[in-house]
Amino acid sequence: MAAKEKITGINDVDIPADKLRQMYYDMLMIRRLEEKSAQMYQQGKISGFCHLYVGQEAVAVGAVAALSDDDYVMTSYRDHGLALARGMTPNVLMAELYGKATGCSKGKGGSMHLFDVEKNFIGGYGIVGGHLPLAIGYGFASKYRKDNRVTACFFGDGSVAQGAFHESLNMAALWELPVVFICENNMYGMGTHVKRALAHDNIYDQAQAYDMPGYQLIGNNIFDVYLKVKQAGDLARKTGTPTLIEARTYRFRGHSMSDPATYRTKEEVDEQKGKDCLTVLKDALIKEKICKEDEFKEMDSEIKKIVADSVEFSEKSPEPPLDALYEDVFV
Ligand SMILES: Cc1ncc(C[n+]2csc(CCOP(=O)(O)OP(=O)(O)O)c2C)c(N)n1
Ligand SMILES: [Mg+2]
Repeated sequence: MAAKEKITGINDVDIPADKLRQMYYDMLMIRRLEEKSAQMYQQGKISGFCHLYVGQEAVAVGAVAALSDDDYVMTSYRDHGLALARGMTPNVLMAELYGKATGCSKGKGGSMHLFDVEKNFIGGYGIVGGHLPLAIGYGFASKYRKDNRVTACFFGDGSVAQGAFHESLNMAALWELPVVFICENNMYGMGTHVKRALAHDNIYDQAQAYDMPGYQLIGNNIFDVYLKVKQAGDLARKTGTPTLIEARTYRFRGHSMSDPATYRTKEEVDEQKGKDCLTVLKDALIKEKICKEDEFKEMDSEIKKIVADSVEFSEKSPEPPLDALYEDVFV
């Protein structure tokens, strides 16, 4: 059982400079697209539920960088970040938020149900803990087919006290399924602090009960995320041993667009913003002379333009036709 050890740095990972630069770009893309989504939501262009990923970007990008393109990735309703990290284009994502026919789910899924089969991004689920048993199904399929794929299943701290979490971990360990469980512990399930929800809040410790490795990592440190997910993915692929990873992270905004987040103090939020994952990676890239300050500015203007274009694309895209109501319905 490995708990927190020394702080992982840029020199502890074997990631080439180009890839590190790309990882920063991907994180900034998530940040800017989420900020724009909030703006468009406030203007009434996006409706329904909308849960932003701002603050947690290093978890999605670091984990995806450590996985293979063939691996399956799934998460909860807080799914914009992972969908982008997995390669969904900003146009297709924004159009889905807008409910337009050009969105990834043809405008019928919305924010919580992003899906991209080609990128092996398999959702986007609204029921807390509901997708963990699905990860077992994917893991079982991979084992049965011997396809060498790993399923990375992301979920929030709110899933941990549920039966589905325990049943899934038990089955994954018992049947030796190649699944990496990644709990994004952002310290709150809606307005409830983990300490008020969990009898034992070191979530990674739960791995002991199912005889699998468990790690706690610092979610704003992308190097730590990469290293642990790589280790867990390699182990799952080689031996079928699942791992439980707890990424300690923080969402800078409320639970959803309709949450003013009055249950947190300004001091607490400011302290977390002071440890922003984007700054951690940026500082390391500057220190190692991989990027100069100007390059960050260029990246930001390029990304802002792509995000603005995604809004234009969504505005111009058609609504799904009425007949689409009867398409893709099983019963
Ligand atoms: C089974 C179930 N119960 C309750 C809800 C309502 N609900 C939506 S999000 C949420 C909090 C989940 O928090 P967490 O798992 O920590 O994820 P986070 O939002 O922090 O990413 C709850 C209770 C739900 N969607 N599904
Ligand atoms: Mg949470």
